[in-house]
Amino acid sequence: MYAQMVDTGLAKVEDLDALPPAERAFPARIDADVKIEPQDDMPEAYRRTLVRQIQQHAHSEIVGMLPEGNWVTRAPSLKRKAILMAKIQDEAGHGLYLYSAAETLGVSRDAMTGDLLAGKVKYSSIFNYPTLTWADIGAIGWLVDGAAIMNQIPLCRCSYGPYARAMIRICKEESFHQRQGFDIMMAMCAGTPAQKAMAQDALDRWWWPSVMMFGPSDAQSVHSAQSARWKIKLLSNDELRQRFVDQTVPQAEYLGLRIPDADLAWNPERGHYDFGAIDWDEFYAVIKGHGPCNRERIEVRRKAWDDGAWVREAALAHAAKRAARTDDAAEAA
Ligand code: BYC
Repeated sequence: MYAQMVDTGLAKVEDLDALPPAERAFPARIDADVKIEPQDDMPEAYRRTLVRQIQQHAHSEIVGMLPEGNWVTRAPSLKRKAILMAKIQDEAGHGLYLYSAAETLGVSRDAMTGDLLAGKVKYSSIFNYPTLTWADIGAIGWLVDGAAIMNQIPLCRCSYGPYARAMIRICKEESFHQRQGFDIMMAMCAGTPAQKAMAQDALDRWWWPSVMMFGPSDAQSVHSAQSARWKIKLLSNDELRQRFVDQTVPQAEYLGLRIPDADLAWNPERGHYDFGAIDWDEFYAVIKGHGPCNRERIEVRRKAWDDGAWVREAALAHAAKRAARTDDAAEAA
């Protein structure tokens, strides 16, 4: 249901002839939709932009496991628990593909993790909100994974080959995640009045943070123009946000839930829903580290990294022993 997002056309093409000959090859490849691969020449700023975005994306997948992990032991049935565990494991896999994609640009996973723990790079704002009830797990799948797919389907066609290819599998899995969330919401909305109220409460708390996930408005987005030129970004933050709202409002109606926005209304002239003002102060506070759970999330990641030190050490020692054994065998032959 999200596949219609693939056709895009945001990039602004400059006059290649106006560039010095040495600088034409790269934009010409971008314009011709030739994928950029790790061994290809690329401007340093393109490489840095990708490292920033891909690692932010990878960290988001990993930190994104935390709010959901909070409910594994309290899922309401064995089936729900198995589904939730599978989803969370998928997120770990997404983080790993994305770290691998970033590593093709010459940055190590250790360095990326160091930057996350030092607060030098971001992860998605959305994961700094708490999961207070089981309905939050439904709302995350429905809204957060729904927003993530909206943003990520165009990335399957972005200009950097390893990132684009990683996104294909990720999007297929996100689609299952969105459906499992909607399925939880359907079950709760068809349940007792208390369960339906719980679903409404989760929507009330997750709606605006989900709308904010797409990033600052186009007018405030510092990286959009350049990333669009390089075909890293194929749709703007505001275009994606609008598509998310348009897609999600009928789903809320189907569930019999009310979106917490008094200004939400269908605009027949635009062919889109109008929606209310976003609280950008809240968004910027969260991405600067002052959301409800920022400190807790980083602390948990720091502890996981420290606790895993012996595993990394053992894996390296094992790899060194195997390499030495292979060398010995080669010498003996
Ligand atoms: N949260 O110029 P802009 C998931 C930052 S994981 C935090 O528009 P850009 C999932 C932005 O980084 C979802 N920071 O930037 C996992 C920049 O700051 P820096 C993650 C944000 O890069 C588990 C500044 O604001 N998805 O799906 O052109 C379970 C200015 O913004 C946010 C991705 O990462 C935010 N929401 O556009 C369920 C997708 N928004 O870096 C689901 C890939 C903006 O200069 N990323 N900022 O310090 C992207 O598509 C783009 O990077 C963004 C931002 C649209 C997020």
